[in-house]
Amino acid sequence: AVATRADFLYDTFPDYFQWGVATASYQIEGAWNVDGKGDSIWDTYTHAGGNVVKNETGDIACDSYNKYEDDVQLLQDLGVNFYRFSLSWARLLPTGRVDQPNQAGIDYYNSLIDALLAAGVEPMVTLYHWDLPQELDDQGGWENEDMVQIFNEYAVFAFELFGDRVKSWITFNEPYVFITMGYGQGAHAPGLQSPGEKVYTVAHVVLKAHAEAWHSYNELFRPTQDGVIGITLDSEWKEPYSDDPEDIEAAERAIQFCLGWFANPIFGSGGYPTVMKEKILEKSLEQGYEESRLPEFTEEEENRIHGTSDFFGLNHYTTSLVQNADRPSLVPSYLNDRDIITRVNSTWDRSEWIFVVPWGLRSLLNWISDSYGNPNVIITENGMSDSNATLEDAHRVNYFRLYTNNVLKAIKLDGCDVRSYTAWTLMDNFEWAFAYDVRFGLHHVDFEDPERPRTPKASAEFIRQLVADNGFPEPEAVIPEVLEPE
Ligand code: GBH
Repeated sequence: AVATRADFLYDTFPDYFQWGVATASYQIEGAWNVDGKGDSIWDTYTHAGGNVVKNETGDIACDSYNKYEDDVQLLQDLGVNFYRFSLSWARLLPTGRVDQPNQAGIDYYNSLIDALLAAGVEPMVTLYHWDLPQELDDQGGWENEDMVQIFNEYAVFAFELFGDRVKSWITFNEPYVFITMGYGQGAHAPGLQSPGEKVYTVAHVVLKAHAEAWHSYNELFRPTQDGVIGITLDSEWKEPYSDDPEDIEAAERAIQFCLGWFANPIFGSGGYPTVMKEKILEKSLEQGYEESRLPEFTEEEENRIHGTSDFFGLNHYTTSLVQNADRPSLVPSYLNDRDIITRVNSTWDRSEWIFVVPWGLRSLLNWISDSYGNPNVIITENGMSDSNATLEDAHRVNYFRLYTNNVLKAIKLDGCDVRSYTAWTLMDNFEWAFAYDVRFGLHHVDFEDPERPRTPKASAEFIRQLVADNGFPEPEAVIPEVLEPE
C-alpha cells in the first residue's frame, strides 16, 4: 500500500541528528536591574504599562540569572545535545557599546557556558532575541544605519569572549516577528506603528547588520574557533485555500513576503523576492509615493549579504490557508501589500494562535529545500502553547510527536537536509505580549512562588524518550495509530 500523508513513520533519525531545547534572555532571566545590567527596550515597554497582558513584566521571570544551575540540571535530565539560549546585550553592554562592558554580565554567561559544557550540553547562542539596549533605541534603534556597525562590534565582543567554547551562533531570532511586531503593529517593543514604511527600512538595516557579523566571524574567528554562524527565520506554512491557480500563486506570494523577505537575500537569488519588489512598487505608486516603500540594495550590498549563513535556522509553529485577494488600500501596510486573505480550517485543533497542522512543517521543509537548493536546516524552535498550568499536557505531547515525525518524513522520504530539532521551550516563561498567561514549557514554572520551582510535564518525559531513541523505533507490538488531521 502507498503511504498516505497521515501515516506515522516508524524509523530513527540519522546518527548525526542533534536534539535541543531553547529559551531567550528576556523571557527567563529576570534580574532586570541588578549587577550593572542596563535597561532593554522590553524593560521600558513592560514598565510603561498597557502593552502586555495584566501589565506583567520580565523583572523576575524564571529568575534564571540566579537559577541557571537548575536549568542546566533540567537539560541534563532531558538528555539533549544542545541548549539554545540568547545573550542579554544590555547585561553585557549596559549602553549597548563595547567601550563599557559589564563584568558581572560576562561572568554570568561564562558560568552558564561552563556549566553546560560540564554537563555535556553544547551551547547554541543567539546574539539578538529582541531585547535591544534602551540606549541604542534612544539613538534610533534599528532605524539607525549605525546599528550595522554597532551590532557587528557587539557580535565581535561576544565571539572574543565566548567563541572558544561556543561553536554555534545565531545572529538574529525571527527578524520578521520583531520587525513587524515592534515597528509595524506596535504589539512588541519598541511599540512603533509604521506597517508600510519602517518595517521595510528596519529590515534593510537588520539584514546588513546580520551580514557584517557573519563576515566578521568568517574572517576573524572561524580560522581559530571553527564554529558555525547563521540566522533564524520564522515562517508558517501557507497552504493554498483552493486549487484555483490564483490561490496557489497567492500562497507562494505569502511565503515570499514572510520567509522570502529575509531568506532570498541570504539563501536565494540575492536581494528581495521579485514578487515583493513588484507588489510594493505598484502599491506605493497607487498610494502617491514617488518610489517604492521597499528600499533597494546596491549591487555591492546584495553581494555582501548573499551567502551569509552556514545553515538555515528555522522557527515554525503553525499553518494557515491563503486565498488570493485584491486589497486596494490607501493605508500603506506590509499586510495589504501581499494581496491575500488568510484563513484557517475550522476542523484544525488549536491552542491560542497555534493550529495543529503537522504536515505543514514537512511542506515547509520541502519548500525551503526546493527554493534554496536543499540547504542544511536546523530547526531552532517548534512547540505548542496552552493557557492552563497542567502537568498532564497530552496535547503538547501529541504536537511534538506528530511534528517531529514530519521532520523525520522530510528527511527520510523527501531528502530534506535537516540536521537538528529544537523544542520551544525548556520551561514556561514570559511569553511577550501574552506574558505568563500562555505557557509553552516542557517544565511547569510556578510564578507565584519566589523560588520559581520547575516541574517536568508529560512533554518533558516525551522529549527525553524521543532523544534517547533518536526517533521512533519500530514498535514491538501493534499499537493503535494516532492519525494526523488532513
Ligand atoms: C517565537 O515567536 C519566539 O522566537 C519566541 O520567543 C516565542 O516565545 C515563541 O515563538 C512562542 O511564541 O495571536 O494573532 O496576536 C513567535 C512569534 C509572536 C507569533 C506573536 C504569534 C501572536 C499572533 N509570535 N504572534 S496573535
